Amino acid sequence: TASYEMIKTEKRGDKQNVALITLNRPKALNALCDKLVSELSQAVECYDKDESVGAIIVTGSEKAFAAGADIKEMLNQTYSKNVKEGLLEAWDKITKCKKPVIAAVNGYALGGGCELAMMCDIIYAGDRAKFGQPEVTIGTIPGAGGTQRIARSCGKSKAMEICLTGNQITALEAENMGLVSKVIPADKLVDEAIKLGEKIASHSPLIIQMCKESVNVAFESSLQEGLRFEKRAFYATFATDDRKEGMTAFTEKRAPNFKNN
Ligand code: CO8
Repeated sequence: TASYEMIKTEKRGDKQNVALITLNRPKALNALCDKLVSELSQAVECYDKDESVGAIIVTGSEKAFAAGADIKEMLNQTYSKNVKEGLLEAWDKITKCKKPVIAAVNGYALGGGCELAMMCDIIYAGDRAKFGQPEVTIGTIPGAGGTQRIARSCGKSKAMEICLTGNQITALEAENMGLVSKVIPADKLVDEAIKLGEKIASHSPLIIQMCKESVNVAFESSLQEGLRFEKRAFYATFATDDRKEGMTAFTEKRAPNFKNN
C-alpha cells in the first residue's frame, strides 16, 4: 500500500468495504497544495480499482475539510505558467472516479475546499461546517467548478450571492439550498457517512456504477438526451447477472447475493 504524507487512508464498515480518506495537513487547514491533491487523486484512483471497496469517503478534520487551494503556492504563479503547466489540473481526476464518492464536511470548506466537496457525489455536513467561495476576497475567482456547480445545484441567485460576496454559509443554509444532503452533529458525521457508504456498498457495484453515471448525465445534457441515456443504461442492466439475481431474490423473498457481474 502506498504511504502518504498529507492524507490518511483506511477501510471501514462491518465488511471493510468503505474507503475513508482523511485529509491531514492540519497546520494549513488542509489547504490543497499540489502534493495533497496528487495524493488524494492517487488514493481515489487506487480505491476505484479495488474490488473490495464499494464507496469512498473524503473527509478532513473537525476544524477544516479544506480551506481552499494553497494561496502561498499560487502567490507567484503567472498567467503564462498557468496555461503552459495547467495550474491545478490534477483536481479533475477526482471527478473521474466510477465509484460513489461521499464528502463528509466538518469545519471550513472554502474556495477549492468547497469545490472539492462539490466534485463528490454526495455531501454530508457536520452542523458547524462552513461553506463559501471567498476567491473574490483575494482577487481571483473560483477555478475548480465553484461558479458552475453551485449554479447547477442551487440556481443563479444563490450562486451569484455566494461567489460575488465571498460570504460563508452555514451547514443548515447549505442543506436548505440543496448543496448538502444531510446535516449531522459534528462528532457523528464520519460514522454516518460510513453508514451511508455501507448502504451503497451493499448493492451491486456494477449497477451502482451505472446509476452514478446516469445521474451525472443530468448535469451534462438536455432532459431528452438524459432520459435517452437513462433508458439505455436501464435496458443494459438486463445484460447483467446482478439484475437477474436482484429480481430473483425479491420474488424468492430472500436477500440478494450480488456478484458484481
Ligand atoms: N492556503 C494556504 N494556507 C492557508 C490557507 C490556504 N487556502 N488557509 C489557511 N491557511 C493557513 C494559514 O496561512 C495559517 O498558516 P500559518 O499559521 O502558517 O500562518 C494556517 O492555515 C491557519 O489559518 P488561520 O490562522 O488563518 O486560521 P483561522 O482559524 O484564523 O482562519 C480561515 C480560518 C477563515 C479558513 C482562514 O484561514 C482563511 O480565510 N483561509 C483562506 C480561505 C480562502 O481564501 N480560500 C480560497 C483560496 S483560493 C482557491 O481555493 C481557489 C481554488 C481554485 C482551484 C482551481 C483548480 C483548477
